[in-house]
Amino acid sequence: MSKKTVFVTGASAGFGVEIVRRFAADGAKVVAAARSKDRLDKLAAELGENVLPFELDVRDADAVAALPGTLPAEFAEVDLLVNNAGLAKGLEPAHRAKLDDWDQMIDTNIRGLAHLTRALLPGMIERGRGHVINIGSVAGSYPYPGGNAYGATKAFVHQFSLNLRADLQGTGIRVTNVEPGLVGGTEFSVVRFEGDQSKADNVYKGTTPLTAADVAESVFWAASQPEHVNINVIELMPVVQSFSALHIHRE
Ligand code: NDP
Ligand code: 8X3
Repeated sequence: MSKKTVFVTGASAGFGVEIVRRFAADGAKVVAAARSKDRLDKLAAELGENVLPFELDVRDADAVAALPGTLPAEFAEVDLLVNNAGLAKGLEPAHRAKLDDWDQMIDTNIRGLAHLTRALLPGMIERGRGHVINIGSVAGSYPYPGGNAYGATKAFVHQFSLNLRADLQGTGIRVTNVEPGLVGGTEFSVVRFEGDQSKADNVYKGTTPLTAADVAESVFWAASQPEHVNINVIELMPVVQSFSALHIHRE
């Protein structure tokens, strides 16, 4: 059974819920953070007092900077930060994309993740132990039409994770980037298509995608390795997903 304290962002839906469940099942103390407090309260009621519902918008730089001073003492010494909160908005080509959508993705997926990491790393360094697991995406490595700013935010997450490893050399702090492909059963596509459920359902039609529990298991596995082992990157896809040829426009 784990004695870890885990801080999970984006814990009110999708991967985050399953990540919280996985670590709670292992006996960890888990801070479940997101904007939707009602959903977090329900999750905590289901999982018990080792789960702390914590209302947080990762774009709120002041609230993030105030961590971990605002956490109750028994949850304040975070051993594992899972930077999972994030979103894609829109699938329009760059010249038609909404700037507000780009800003929201950049502020959440990049700025939020970077600020959270900056807020919690000093405590990890002080205690001489810790692990940051970021949730990237295959979209950070493989471009696709309409992936413009979203994919670029996940490319940031990939390189930021590797650069953290370089900075944290000698500290014992571990860093992992988990990069999933197509995952069904979360709210990702509903958010991307602004609540259009049938458009969202079409993304997964006729496929057997990964599940949020598959991703949570990867996160848990990376965190459960012996302390001398650092898993740098995990890229996972469902069997039904692979690669395609480069496009060539012909006259
Ligand atoms: P969901 O939409 O199901 O969940 C997203 C979570 O992020 C919610 O809990 C939401 O909570 C939270 N969130 C969004 N914005 C903020 C914010 N500003 N502050 C705090 N929390 C926020 O998506 P998934 O679970 O599918 O995705 C989770 C992560 O995985 C994302 O980073 C996504 O980019 C990535 N990913 C998803 C894939 C997929 O196919 N589903 C594949 C690869 C990567 P609330 O609204 O309550 O704040
Ligand atoms: C989510 C996977 O392919 O929709 O990051 O960008 S994809």
